Amino acid sequence: MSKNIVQKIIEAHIVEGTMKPGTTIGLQIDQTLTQDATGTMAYLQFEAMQKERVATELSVSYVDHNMLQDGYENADDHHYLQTVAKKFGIVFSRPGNGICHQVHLERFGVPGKTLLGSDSHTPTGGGLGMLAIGAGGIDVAAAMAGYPFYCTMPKVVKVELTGALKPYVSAKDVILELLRLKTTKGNVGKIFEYCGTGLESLSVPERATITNMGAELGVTTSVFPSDSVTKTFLKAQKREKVWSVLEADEDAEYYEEITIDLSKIVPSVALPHSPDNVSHVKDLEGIKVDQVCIGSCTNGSLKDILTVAKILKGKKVPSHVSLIVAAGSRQVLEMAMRAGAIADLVASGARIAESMCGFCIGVGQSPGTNAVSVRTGNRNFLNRSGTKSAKVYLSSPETAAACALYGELKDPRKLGKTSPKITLPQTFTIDDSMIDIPTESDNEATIFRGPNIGNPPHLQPMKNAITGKVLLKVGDKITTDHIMPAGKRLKYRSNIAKYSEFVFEPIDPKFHEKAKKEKGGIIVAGLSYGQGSSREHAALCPRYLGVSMVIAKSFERIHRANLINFGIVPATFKMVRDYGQLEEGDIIKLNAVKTCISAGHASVEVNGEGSFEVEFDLSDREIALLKAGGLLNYLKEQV
Ligand code: MIC
Ligand code: SF4
Repeated sequence: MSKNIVQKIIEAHIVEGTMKPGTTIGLQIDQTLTQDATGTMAYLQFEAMQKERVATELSVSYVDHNMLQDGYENADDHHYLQTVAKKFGIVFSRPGNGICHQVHLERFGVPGKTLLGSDSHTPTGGGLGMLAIGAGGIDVAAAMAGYPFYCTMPKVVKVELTGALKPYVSAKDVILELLRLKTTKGNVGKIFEYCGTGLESLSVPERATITNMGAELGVTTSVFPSDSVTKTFLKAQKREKVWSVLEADEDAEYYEEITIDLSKIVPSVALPHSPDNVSHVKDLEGIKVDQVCIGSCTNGSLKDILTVAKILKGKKVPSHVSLIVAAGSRQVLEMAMRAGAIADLVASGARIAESMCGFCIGVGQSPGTNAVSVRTGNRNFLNRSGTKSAKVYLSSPETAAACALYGELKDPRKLGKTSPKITLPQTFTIDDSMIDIPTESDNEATIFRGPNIGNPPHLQPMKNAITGKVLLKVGDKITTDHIMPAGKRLKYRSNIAKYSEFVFEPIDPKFHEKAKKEKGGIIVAGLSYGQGSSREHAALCPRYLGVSMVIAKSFERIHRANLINFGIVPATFKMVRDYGQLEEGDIIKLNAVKTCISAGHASVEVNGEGSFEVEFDLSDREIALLKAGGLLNYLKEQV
């Protein structure tokens, strides 16, 4: 039978279930990645699984998020990560080596392999032909311990790219167009698989820009074939020997098909405060810009930085614009420096930041009050930049450079008829000296634990009934940035008691006090609850505060899995109109929860009078996890 790329990779990795879309499958994971903000909890959970060494072919621990180090917490956490990596056979990429997704693409990704990462932008690896999926830290810990990763057999959407991009239009505009068409909701359970004649002109980092921001669509992942372009990229990284061809069979079948003519794509931006709020730049020209930030795991490649440098060379940014440039990796930074591009950027007035997430996650470079900030990142959620009143627009590097030069939103095609010509070197600078490779004898290493490191909280198994107040009612598209803010709160990721004080801080700063007073309760939400980041803290911290159930119109994949992993029941309204009847303070009661979650539906009592119907779409494994009080308890029971 003819197969598409996704089916080929899944067939080679499936260890449980069958490849029937919509059913649960268990996949063997070849590689894992973690970053520091999710990594500390992931490794603490891995330790609790009591394994001597990781069971994967390769596990890499990156440090790229918590880089500000204002206080001892981050440095201590990095030290914990370095020593825990040594002990358990994990490769450690030191702070300064770059953003996990960019470095993984350059130095470790292998076409046809499975990669599970505790970061929602792990699908960046799809640019290289990997099946690369984002998950909560505990799922990554379980994969490191050798357990399969469970997900729903996806529906594969074929995205055929034809034609070629016009001058000053780039890969970022392609994914922005897809976000305009498909939005950030309603794509759960799908994988976007790219093909077509348009692929030839897209390099691996450009493909990776598209798969990276596919995360914003809410798809499980996105994947490109592994072809001659992939081979060229791996050759430049001196890793040609890991290359193999991977393409769909001619008559492969798909759930849905989309065709995009690249020659029709135009420079676009995502307006505040959602990546799917997309318009063409030419229709927004004239809006004054205060800040421009270039970099992140979406657009921090060498081509991105060289393009911006070429546009800005010999010119100056106006005095009201603060321009920040951060290369995606140390390799990119070093090569851009040696090519003179960083000097050109500095001369134009740019502020050069470290190779890290930085501005993208509100760690530094927060814009001023009401400021307009144009960024090449992937998320512009309210308050993510660290400034609630700021208006963040997401764009390509070309558009960002034009905005920096003009000091206002500007279509980059105004810069000229032909794009700056960038010739990438055939061989990249390879220096892995900031990557620690563990040896067999390292398993004697002592793990360092600073005072910021707390153990994962012990969770109780499920009770017979769920009773509690509706602590908060929220609308559609609530992101995990709303639930568990990052930025200046990021340094508490290893300290659940402290971090829990900030649950729902951007929406309801009193939530923590309310939850403590009521000894827990219930959250009511609209469509697409839990968009964005994979941070499992958005489930773990509410659970720590006693939240036992979230009733929503719909959930996003990673967050739903995280809720279950920490024993919070995800329920959906049978009749959407019932959402309107519920109010904060209502008292909810669900009897015989264990029977109800197995039956798949229940009647929920409100204020001892009325009731409404909810549904639970749970696999047998998910039911068992919930009953056990989460994944860690469940794995202990199995032992
Ligand atoms: C993000 O881009 O939102 C993050 C920060 O990288 C998160 C991970 C985290 O919250 O630590 C993600 O994408 O999963
Ligand atoms: Fe880092 Fe931003 Fe990428 Fe998340 S999206 S990994 S914060 S650069």
